[in-house]
Amino acid sequence: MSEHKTFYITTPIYYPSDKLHIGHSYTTVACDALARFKRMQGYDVMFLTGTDEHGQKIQDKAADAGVTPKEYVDKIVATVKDLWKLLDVSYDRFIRTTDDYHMESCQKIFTKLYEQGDIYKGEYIGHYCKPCESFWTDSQLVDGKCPDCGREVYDAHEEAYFFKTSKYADRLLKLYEENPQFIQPESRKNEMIAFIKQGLQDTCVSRTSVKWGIPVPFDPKHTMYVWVDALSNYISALGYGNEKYHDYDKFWPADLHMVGKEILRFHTILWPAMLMALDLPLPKRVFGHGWLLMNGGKMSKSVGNVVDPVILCDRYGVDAIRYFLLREIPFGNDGMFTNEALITRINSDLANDLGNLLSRTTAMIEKYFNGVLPAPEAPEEIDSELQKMCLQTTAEYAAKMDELQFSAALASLWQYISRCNKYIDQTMPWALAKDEAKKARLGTVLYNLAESLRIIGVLSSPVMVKTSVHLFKALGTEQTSWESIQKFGVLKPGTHISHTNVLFPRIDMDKELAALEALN
Ligand code: ME8
Repeated sequence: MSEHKTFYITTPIYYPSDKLHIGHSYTTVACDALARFKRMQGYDVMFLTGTDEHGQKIQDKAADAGVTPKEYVDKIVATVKDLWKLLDVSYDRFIRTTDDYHMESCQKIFTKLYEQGDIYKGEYIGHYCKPCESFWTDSQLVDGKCPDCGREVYDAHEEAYFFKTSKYADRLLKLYEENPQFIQPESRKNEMIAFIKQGLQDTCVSRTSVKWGIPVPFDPKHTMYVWVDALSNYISALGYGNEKYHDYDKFWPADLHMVGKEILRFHTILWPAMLMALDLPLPKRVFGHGWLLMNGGKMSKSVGNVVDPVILCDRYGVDAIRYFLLREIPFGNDGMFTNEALITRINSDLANDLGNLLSRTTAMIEKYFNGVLPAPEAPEEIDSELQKMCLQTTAEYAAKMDELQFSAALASLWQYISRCNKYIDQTMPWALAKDEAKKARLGTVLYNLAESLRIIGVLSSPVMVKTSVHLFKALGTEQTSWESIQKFGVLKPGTHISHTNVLFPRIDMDKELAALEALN
């Protein structure tokens, strides 16, 4: 792997209209796991996240709260940063669309597009959905309501600037055809193609009624449409159109924009069309993941059925939450969030499978070898099999992570953990320990288990940051790099191994569900 390989990954920038919930955490944790995985592989990673702070919705929220929009968002942004800290999110840069350098970039982009004729002045007649910050024509409404969220829209009729999205329809279709990985998952690509084929309209990109926005520099009674402002973050954060940063040449085009499926259209139609107009390279991949659902509906700030990630982390630990989010639902699909499923995963995968493996292995090394890791002798067939599966697991895990199949990557790792537990049952170290003549064999078995745990620690580290540190500490090792797990047998005999406390205590399902109920 070349040291100079870069990887640029972005989350959506979230609306700080309210505290973020477990749905936002889902996207951010997924990006974080991938960023950590690529860093571990030696990539020079830029992991960008941030907040999308303009628009009517925020203006209204601030007015309700009796504060200025900036005061309002400042407060929420602080809670967003706290949340990412709590969730071990290792972002490299945090952009706020109210940052001066970003606004400067947006104004330059808008002006350039206007001067070259890709933005023109016209009149907007249609409907606007505030929660989605989206404009709709008559024919796009479903039963007179917003086709995305089903809520009321209001009539809008005003002078406005338009971006010539329609001009790029053919180039967009060609882009999807020539770059099959551009929109993922595959099924979503067909939705985008259908959307374009039904006739792409130009996009209204300015408002005179919305005051809380970036002014159009050559016509300041207009503010820019929030989506033009927001999408530009992906390049302004690298220094395009401003002097704050100088990373554009190094990191653009993005390797991956990760977004929820409801905003895939902005990222695969409007955004590439804007970039085409600016004559800039296009992102390599846009992945639209599914929704976390609760009681059948999308978890959402405005519906009020959110689950508070702070409470969940407090009760179960951040690693359990990160693991659950990425393991439970195949990335791309919608999935139900339930407390039962969370507790079941903690009990079976974390307390039982991983927790037991660590606790049994370290307890036996302490008991039979005074905590000093024995050296392995020549492997028997069962050992070679175990080692082979270990290396296969590493390869499969890496492939699945690159495909963003987090659940499959973790499933593969947990198959290996189960295999290790079975290896204990098959080799029966407690029986070997009774026979002094089998001491060497006992040492080999325990060595293989400790080395397996080291590799499990490395593979789990992008998802379960704290747990992996705990594992490495118990194993007394600093061999935690990606290179170090490309072969089996790196852990040094003689290393001091410490028996470790329970990683994940078992949870009594009934009691816990009752306690959660009481919290509500
Ligand atoms: O759309 N399940 O911001 P936003 C899964 N500012 N993911 C969810 C989710 C759920 N129930 N709820 C939210 C915006 N998300 C714009 C983005 S980007 C240039 C501008 C995640 O605060 C998911 O990633 O409404 C979704 O796309 C994002 O939060 C929307 O966050």
